[in-house]
Amino acid sequence: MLRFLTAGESHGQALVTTLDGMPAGLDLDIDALNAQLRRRQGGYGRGRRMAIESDRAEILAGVRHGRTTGAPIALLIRNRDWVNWQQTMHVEREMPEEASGTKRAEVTRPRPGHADLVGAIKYGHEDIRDVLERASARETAARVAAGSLARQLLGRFGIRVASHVSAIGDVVLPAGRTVSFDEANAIAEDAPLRCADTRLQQQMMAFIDTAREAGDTVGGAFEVIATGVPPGLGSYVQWDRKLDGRLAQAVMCIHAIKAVGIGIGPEVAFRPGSRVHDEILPPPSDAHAPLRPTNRAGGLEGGVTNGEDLRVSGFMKPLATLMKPLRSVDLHTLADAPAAIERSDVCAVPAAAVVGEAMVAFVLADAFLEKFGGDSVEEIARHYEATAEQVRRRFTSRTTA
Ligand code: EPS
Repeated sequence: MLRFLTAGESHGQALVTTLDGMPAGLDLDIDALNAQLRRRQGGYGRGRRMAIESDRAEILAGVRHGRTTGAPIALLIRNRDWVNWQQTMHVEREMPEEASGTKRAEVTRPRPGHADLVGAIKYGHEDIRDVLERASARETAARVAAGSLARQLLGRFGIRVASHVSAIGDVVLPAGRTVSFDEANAIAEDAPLRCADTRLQQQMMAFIDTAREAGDTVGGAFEVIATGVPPGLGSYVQWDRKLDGRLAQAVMCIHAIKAVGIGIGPEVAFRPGSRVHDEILPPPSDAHAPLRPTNRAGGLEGGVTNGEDLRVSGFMKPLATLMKPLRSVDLHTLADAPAAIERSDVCAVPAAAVVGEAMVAFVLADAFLEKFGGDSVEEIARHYEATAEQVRRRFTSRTTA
């Protein structure tokens, strides 16, 4: 229903994305879109590239007078670094005379853990640059642009999305420390690692400094929380309609993410059922839904949202570009050689959290349209209100009976 594709190389001219399936009649806030792009650029541990870029989206299609028309929305984000890369990244067969920047040597020594080796084998590239330019996490800027529009659609119906960083390397929020939506949402945008615990954040920064000095990289974990999510998104009736599966795919496909958790995540395997499942209590007099005293399920039961806050965690491996490189092989000579060193970040977990928000917002918006669908926001609002009223009535009648 809702879908997007991206294109663009890390040091090419621009990133582009087409978001298809957005309903007509949504008032867009372009500043809010660009604020999301800015958020993704931040975080302690980023490299020099982020000082060059200042991401802004240009809307090329699908919006008129500030409102969506129902047509596909085309977005473009220019790479400012392009001026330094034209001699290496030009599209034309011959290098244009006016091409700026310097011509870089071919990349021949794959970095373990990156797409370098498999990409070179799969697509038959001699210069690994043909792989790494597209495998780069730069692409996530386009995802955040698309996701931020999905987020604006959700916002129209009171659904909000936030995130926080819960671990950097082995500096981890204590077990049982639940960060509420409001707490995550209140984290200052200039917080270096967007961690809800400022003391722990200092330790996380020190962990990154140590890795940087050692020529190493670090990973970590983040949690995305969505609040105001109505019950009934997704379904248990078919494997590809289960929302937990769809969310897992959307978060797992963010660069360097190696595991995804819903609610308490992998912890479910180590506890008895009585400390995993969330009890169901009668609706309080001022509410129109049964009370759930805990939310270990992370807002999903049977692959369907249950009205509680949605909680999705992503676990990120350390970045594959090490300044003190691992052993590798030169693909041209097949001799031992240290892996290539490319300019890179030491840690990008806070950025991944923002990308996680975008991907979760996209999946939620898609599921929302599936359930309450319509061609215009007005039509969707009618379906949404009718369903909300039906649920309200169901629990009101039982409470007063
Ligand atoms: C990345 C390497 C670095 C990061 C980049 C992801 O880029 P560069 O080689 O140009 O320094 O900065 O992230 C971004 C450009 C971005 O916008 O997030 C990589 O190899 O994945």
